This record gives sequence, structure tokens and C-alpha cells, in this order.
Amino acid sequence: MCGIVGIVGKSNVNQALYDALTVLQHRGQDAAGIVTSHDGRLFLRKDNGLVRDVFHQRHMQRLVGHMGIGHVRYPTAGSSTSAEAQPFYVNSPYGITLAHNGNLTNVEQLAKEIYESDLRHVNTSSDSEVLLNVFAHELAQRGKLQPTEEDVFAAVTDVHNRCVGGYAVVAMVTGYGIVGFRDPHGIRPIVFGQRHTDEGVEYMIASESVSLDVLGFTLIRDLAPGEAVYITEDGKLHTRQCAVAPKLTPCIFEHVYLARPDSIIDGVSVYKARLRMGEKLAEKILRERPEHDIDVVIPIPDTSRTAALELANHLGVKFREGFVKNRYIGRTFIMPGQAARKKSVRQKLNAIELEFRGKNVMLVDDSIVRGTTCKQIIQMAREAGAKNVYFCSAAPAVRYPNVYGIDMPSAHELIAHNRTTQDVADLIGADWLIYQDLPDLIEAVGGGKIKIEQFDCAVFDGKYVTGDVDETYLNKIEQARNDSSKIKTQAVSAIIDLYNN
Ligand code: PIN
Repeated sequence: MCGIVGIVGKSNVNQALYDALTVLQHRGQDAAGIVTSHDGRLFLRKDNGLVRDVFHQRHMQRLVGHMGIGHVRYPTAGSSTSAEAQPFYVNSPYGITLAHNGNLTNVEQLAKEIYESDLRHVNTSSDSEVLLNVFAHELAQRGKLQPTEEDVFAAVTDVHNRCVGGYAVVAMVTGYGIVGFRDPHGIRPIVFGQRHTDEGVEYMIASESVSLDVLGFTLIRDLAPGEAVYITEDGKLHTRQCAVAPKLTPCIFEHVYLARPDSIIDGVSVYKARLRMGEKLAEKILRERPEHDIDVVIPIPDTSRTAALELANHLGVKFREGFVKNRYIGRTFIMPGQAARKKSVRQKLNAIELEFRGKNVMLVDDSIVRGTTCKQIIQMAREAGAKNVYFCSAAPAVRYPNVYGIDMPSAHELIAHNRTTQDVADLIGADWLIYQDLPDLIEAVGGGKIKIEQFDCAVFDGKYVTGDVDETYLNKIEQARNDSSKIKTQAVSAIIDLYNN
């Protein structure tokens, strides 16, 4: 998962891009980048690290210009070197830079076409660079010295025809403008908005509405699936539906925990969706055990708080903060003669004993993925003196990998893959485990004032909305993830050896 932003302003946009990326930091902490354009020249700074570590005063001073785009990256499949930090750049045509959130499922085929038919070179294994080259090739096909909005929209249509998967994109055409577009299923989120200044109207395109709020922009709307927005350098806004048969099936996991609760995605408040998840869970608990003996509901910070609060309200049970999270986790240093140790959950969370001692506690988390963290948390609750530890997941069992840009483990690493609820309860050590039912999650997100009928729920039901994901594809990504984790483990061992010798 990644965060993207693009701004066409009336004065330098470097600070606004930096601030917007900081607001989107939860979408990726691996790498950050900004590119701006001024007088037909580009200024780029990108590197691995948090926004606050990547950009220093000297970098910000160089990032001049009234328009620019930015990116925060979370590693998806494959490696995570700084060469793969975004935005990416190609010099022809015009000089285009691009930042992308999502994943293309036909990237191998595209990479082949780019080399063999489009005669273009791709330098990394990032699908974002592939996407950029497809877009650049299609825009070049128009053969214009100066691209119009018609040319840009036609190029986006061609991207939709060639690229399959989930993608929300911002791209800057140097000297002309910024384009934002969303895949024909609208899997990944993207919004745009405006703010008025004395010099005129400024526009922002971003992954989440919260970055518009914080910077004083008002949300205009989400891009529809398949739609593109093009804002010229002088501030004219154009929108166009570029896909032939768009159909909204947004990723439901954004609402489970990826997005900030103060964002509104496709018209749905993430916060309200989470409240409804809590309400649905309470109904399920009362159906399963009307005579339950839960003494207290305790959220596992942070995301699950909203659902846990409403769950407790509906059960008529006390809601208590039983865990405190350290917001300042430091780096792990590799010392000579010592093996690198992973930070334990205990260093991140601490239990307030008086909320646990002698009680039947219902812990609530947003989801169970690998099951490793929740197992340790259940153990902590027992050590703090809980009588019985029950566990609630605001999402259904995660049983299948994600192929649309969320960094999720491969199938065999998912604790619920090929396992029943009771199997998982036994493995994590819970006295009772309740998963949200998928129809309830769909109703919680899509059944509010704004109705959304269909979502991408592949991690729960194994149905991939783009229709091209089969066993062979899933086996391939499983292999790729294994290989890359082997490479990472080897790299860490090599560093340790270096210190030991
Ligand atoms: C919580 C994010 N959320 C916590 C991510 C843990 C699964 N895990 C998914 C629970 S927050 S486990 O946004 O960081 O606050 O399944 O691997 O144990």
C-alpha cells in the first residue's frame, strides 16, 4: 500500500506536498519522494525512510515550482531498494514523472511488450515504472509537440486497455500539468479537491481525503473507477471517464485498517464504517452467546478502537483501555556478537493490569493476518491476570493473498488459510474467537447512506475482481515472496557475519 499526492498551485508547492505526505505516512513508511516542475525543469528528491527523514532543508530548497507530485511507499511484492522509491521519471515524451498506489497483475506481459514492441527500457522490477512507460508510450503515440487534455485522456484509455490490476496514479507532464487516474474497478482510493487563494484556485489529488482536510482543501469528490482528472499548469481542471466498462468494486480492506478513520472513501466515512463493524460484531456475539459473561471490552490500539467502542456500547459492557502503545519505537541496532532480534510486541504494547485481573476480557482487533501478534497479546492478557480471554476480529478471516497492492503475506503464512475458526482460536490461544461475517462487513461499509454493492473482498473470499488471477498467478507471487524474503534473510545474516568476524 502506498500514498500519492499531486498539487497544482499558485506558488511553490514543496511544503504542501511534504505536509500532505506526512498526513499519508500511515500508508507507507518505507520510502518517500517528491518531484516538482519549474520553467520546464524537474526537481526530484526520493529515498528510503520516513518523510521527516528523507527531506532536509537543503532538499526542500531545491524543490521549486508551482506543481508537483509525491509518494510514500510501503513495500509490496519484490524488493525495496531506494532505486524503487517513487516518483519514477522518463524523459520522453515531454518528461513524465509518475507515482502509483496499487499493483498490476499483468506486469510480466507488459514488461515484455514495453521492451519488444514499445522499444522502451525499464530499469527496476517495480510495476510503477512499467505503468509509467505504458502511459508515456501511449501519450507519445499521439505525436503532438504540445499535448492537449484530449491526448492525455486518450493515453489513459490506452493504459486501461493494457494494464490490469488495482491502481491509483498521479503523473506530471513537465510544463503541462498533472493527471490523476483510477483503475476501471476503482480498487484503490483517490480523491481530488480545491482551495482558494488570493492568486486563484489550487488543486490537489490524493489517496485520502484527510490530506485535503489538513491542508485546507475542500473535497470535490472521489475519482470514479476508470475516470481521469487533468489539471493544467495554469490551473484549468478537466475530468473524463476513460474506461469502457467501469464498475466500482473498491478494496474493503481500506475500511478495515489501511485508511485513516477521518477519511471519506467513495462517499463512505471510514470512521462510521468502523462503528458499524462494532455494531455487527455485537449482534453476532449476542446471537452466538446471548448469555455471554464478558466483563470488559478492550481494544488493541489503534485501529480497532472505533469498532470496539461501538461493540461495547451495543453489548452494554464496559469499554476500557487495557493496553498502552509506545508511539516512539526506536531502531534495532545490530551489535557485534549479537544476533538481530525482532522487536517484541511487549516493547510496543503494555497491559494495565487492573483492567485484566480476574476478568473475562473481550479483546478486539481490526483483523487477524499472521496471528503472531495477537497470540502474544492474548498471552499478555493472561499474564495480567485475565480469567478468560476472548478475541474479536472486526474483519472476517484473512485466507487469501492480496494482489492489488497491499503488503500481505503469502497464503501459507496466513493463519486462517485452510483453517477453521476453532483451529485459529486454538493456535492463538483464545478461549473464544469471533470473526466478523463477510456479509456483515459488506453491510457495515456499503450499507450506510451511500450504498456500495460490491467490493474487492479477495483476501476474505478468494474472488479477484479483475478476473485474471488464477492458481498459476498465485503460485508465482508466493514463490516471488519466498525468494525475496530469503534474500532479505541472507542480507541480514551477511551483516551479522560481518560484525561477528
Ligand atoms: C493495527 C493494524 N492491524 C493490527 C494490522 C496482527 C494483525 N494486525 C493487522 C492487527 S494499527 S496478526 O493500524 O497498526 O494500529 O494477525 O499478525 O497477529
